[in-house]
Amino acid sequence: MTSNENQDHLVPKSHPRYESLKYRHKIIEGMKNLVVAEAGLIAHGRGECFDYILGEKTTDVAKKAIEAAVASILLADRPIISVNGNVAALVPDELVILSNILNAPLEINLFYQKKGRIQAIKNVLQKAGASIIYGTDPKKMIKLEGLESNRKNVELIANADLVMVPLEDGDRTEALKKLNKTVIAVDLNPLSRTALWADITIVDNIVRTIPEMINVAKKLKELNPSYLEKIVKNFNNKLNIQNTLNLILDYIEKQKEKAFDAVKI
Ligand code: PTJ
Repeated sequence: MTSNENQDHLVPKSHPRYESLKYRHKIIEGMKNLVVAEAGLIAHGRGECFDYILGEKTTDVAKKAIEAAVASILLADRPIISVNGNVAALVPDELVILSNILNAPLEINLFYQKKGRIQAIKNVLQKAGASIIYGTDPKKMIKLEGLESNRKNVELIANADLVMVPLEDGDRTEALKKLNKTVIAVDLNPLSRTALWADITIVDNIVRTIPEMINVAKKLKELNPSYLEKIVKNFNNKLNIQNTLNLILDYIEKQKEKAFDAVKI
């Protein structure tokens, strides 16, 4: 029996928080296998907290950002999807499907450098069906301008016109913007530096975002570029983030009364 199965055994499917616990255990397993950095556990917990006050669903506001994100990836000349440890642990299969549909290659780019991590993530992506994975060969790496952290070591990202950065720390988004690249962020914290710096911020859980992006991509792929351009042009990131904050306020306001209904016997 693998340790993964052990964990599943511990969480009965009938548990009211089964989904949330399932992903928590994927992150823990990922950490044991070197895929996830230790700090990735803390990042996940922070994400869970924001997800809770968003009602743990993909909001209509997030759906708008998802549509704009997919449209701009389809319009980009050299798009790339950056992969870190948490994303590889949570949604590897979906990430590979999305990369194929959108013709946007996957590049591993890590904040926390630790021997064996890149190989561990490469293995996970290959198992999920990825054939070409960038960011794995030190001889092909170059340094991205304006960045001190380990994330400065990039391959295709250096020359990309659009970079999707799921679950990110803020420094690189800022550096990518200063290099005139379009940045798409997926971040449950609507006030993170990444969320505020990005061109399109999807405030949603990555485990829901990537499957939703796959569905949207299948539809938008069939459409005329002028229609896609219209979607991107009509999208306003600042307004979208402000609308997300309003949704959080509304949700908390409603929960002041409603939450107690659940504990009535
Ligand atoms: O694998 P590495 O070495 O590249 O490191 C990855 C982490 C995530 C550890 C690193 O980028 C980091 O420290 O990130 P931060 O600064 O903690 O930011 C992560 C952001 O992602 C936070 O704003 C979280 O709210 C958010 N987040 C966490 N889990 C999810 C999420 N957003 C969407 N979906 C999630 N499941």
